[in-house]
Amino acid sequence: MNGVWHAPGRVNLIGEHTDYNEGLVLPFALPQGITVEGERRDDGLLELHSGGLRETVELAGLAPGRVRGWAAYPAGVAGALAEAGYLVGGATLRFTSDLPSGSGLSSSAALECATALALTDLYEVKADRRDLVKVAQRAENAYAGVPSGILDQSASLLCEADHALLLDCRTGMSSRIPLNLGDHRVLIVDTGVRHALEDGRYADRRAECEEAARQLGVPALRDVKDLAASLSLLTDPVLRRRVQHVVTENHRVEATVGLLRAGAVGDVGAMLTASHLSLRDLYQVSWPEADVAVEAAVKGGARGGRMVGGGFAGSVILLVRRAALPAVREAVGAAYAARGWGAPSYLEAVPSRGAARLS
Ligand code: GAF
Repeated sequence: MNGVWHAPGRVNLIGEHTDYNEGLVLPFALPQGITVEGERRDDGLLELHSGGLRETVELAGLAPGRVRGWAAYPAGVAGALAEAGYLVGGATLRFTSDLPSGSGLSSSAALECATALALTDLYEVKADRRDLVKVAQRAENAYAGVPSGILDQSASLLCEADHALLLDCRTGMSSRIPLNLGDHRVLIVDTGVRHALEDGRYADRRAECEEAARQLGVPALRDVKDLAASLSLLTDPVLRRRVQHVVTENHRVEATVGLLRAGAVGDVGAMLTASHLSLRDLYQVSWPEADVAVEAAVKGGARGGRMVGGGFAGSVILLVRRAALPAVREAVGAAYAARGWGAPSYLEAVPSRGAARLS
């Protein structure tokens, strides 16, 4: 038994650092992602190949901490599938990617989701996609050691072409929001800056949010209803900033959905920029190359823009009228050149389908 599967990367249109606060997110899947060619094997081994690297992992006794590096992601999926009671066996998996790794477009979630689909299909295990989201998240949290939420895995497994996915990260309920961009385009600017979510700053943000929720006496920051009253209860200015971001970001997701439903796609630009400023000033996860890209792009005619993903590195998305694309790229390029930075790379973000079997 063999086959080929593909799981996409994502951009999150809006709703950043809300998933682990049990809030709202609005991602869409990209055409780019991870493709895996897989075949069953009966010796209880996972043989993993990627870009000239090869790792062999024994499925028996697989547990968090046993596998390190890139192989922890696919091996973690096999481990998490077993923990969840899905009986899969050995396989040879060959991964290829057309997603720039570390660019904030979620290549690690795509790697997990491609593995989850391949292993369950190879062993004819019926699994609900929402359960596979949790399996993939468990692989990332426990086996790869990254305390991420469910945004990226949900986007990779649940999105549909031409739609964004409105996901309530508390209930797991989702709905597909048509993304009719009209004469607008979503342009990804890869700032070229790289870092790993394991470096601790992402985990720090999570811990700050949990501490704020504890001090406010709510289960999660999702439950903050009266922002002004809640801010007055917190004495730590850092926690106040984090709460302000999370609460207003959830409102921006709802407002963005309203604008999309009303066909006012251009006005979503202002939401993106407001989200970026909040991530920069309140959540403090932006980085200079992202700030310069957003500012230069908006001055150069973009409708708005924001950093995407966990922060500190990776990509920015810009909402731009098609006719303004050359001017916006020129403005960003000139701002980078003026600071002596190398030119960023660009990719159009086309809302695409979620993970699927290709053959
Ligand atoms: C990263 C994480 F993996 C997501 O779960 C999410 O928290 C995101 O950062 C920030 O919105 O991509």
